[in-house]
Amino acid sequence: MKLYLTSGGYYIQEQSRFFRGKDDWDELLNRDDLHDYLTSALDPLASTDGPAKNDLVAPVATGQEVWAAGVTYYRSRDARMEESKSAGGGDFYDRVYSAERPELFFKATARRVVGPNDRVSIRDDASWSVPEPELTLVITRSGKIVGYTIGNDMSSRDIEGENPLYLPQAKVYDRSCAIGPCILVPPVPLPPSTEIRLEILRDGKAHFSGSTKLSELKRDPLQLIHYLYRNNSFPGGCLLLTGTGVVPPDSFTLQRGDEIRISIPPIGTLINTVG
Ligand code: DO4
Ligand code: MG
Repeated sequence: MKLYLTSGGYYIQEQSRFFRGKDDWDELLNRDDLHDYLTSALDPLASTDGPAKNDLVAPVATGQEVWAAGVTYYRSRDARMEESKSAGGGDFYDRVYSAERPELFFKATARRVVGPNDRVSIRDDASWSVPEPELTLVITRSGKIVGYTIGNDMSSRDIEGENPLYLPQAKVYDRSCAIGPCILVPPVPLPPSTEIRLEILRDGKAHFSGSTKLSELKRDPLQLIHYLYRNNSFPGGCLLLTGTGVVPPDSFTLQRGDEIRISIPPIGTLINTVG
C-alpha cells in the first residue's frame, strides 16, 4: 500500500486503485498499526482517480523532524575519508563506520523539505555539491517503522571536507532535502535485495548513474532508531534517512538545471531538478 500527499489531502493506493483518505495526516503517520489500519479503512471508501503529478507534496507531517544517519555504507566512509584527508578528519569517518554508536544528525524541519518534481538547491558558497540517495524510514512517535520513502540528503562536499565540524552547514539549508514521491506501507520490512538507484541527467542526457542494495547498509535500521530515540522524544514522529551508498566520482559536482532521479523499486522514483 502507498500513501501520496497533496495540498488537498492524501490518497491511499492499493494495487492499481486509489482512495481519498479521511484521517488527520499527522496522526495517521503515528499509528503503530498503520498497515492493518489502512487495510480496514479502505473498506467503506469509494475508489477515485489518483493524484495529479503536479499536486504531490513531500509526504511529511508538520510535526515530524527529519534526521539522517551517515557513514552507513562502505562507499560513504571511503569518500568522506578522502575528502577530509587534508583537514585531518579522515580518521573520524573510519572510526564511526565501525563504532557501535552510529553517526546521526539533524537534517531538516518540514519547511526545508521539498517534494517530488520540485526544485532542490545547492549552496551559493559551495563548489562541490552532490545528491545522496537514501532509503528513508517513517517512524512513529513510539519508535516503530511503519513505512518507507525516498530521501535526497543534498550535501556540500567541499564544506564538510574542509572541516567535519562544518557538517550542519554542508547539510542543512533551504531546499537541502527532498522526500517522496510517496510512503510505502508494506506488511513486512523491505528485503536486503532492495535496490537504490541514482541517475543524474544534464541537458536531458544521462550524466551519472549508480546503484547499491540495502544488503550493503552496515546498520540495522532498528539499531539506528534505538540510538536516535535515546533520551530524545519525537511527539510528531520522525523521518530518518539511512545514509548513502552511491557517491559520484570526485570530478562530479551538481549544476543548476540537472535532474536528479532516485529510484527504490517498491517505492517509486523521486525526481527533482537543481534550481
Ligand atoms: O558524515 C557525514 C555525512 C554522511 C552522510 O550523509 C551519508 O553517509 O549519507
Ligand atoms: Mg547522507
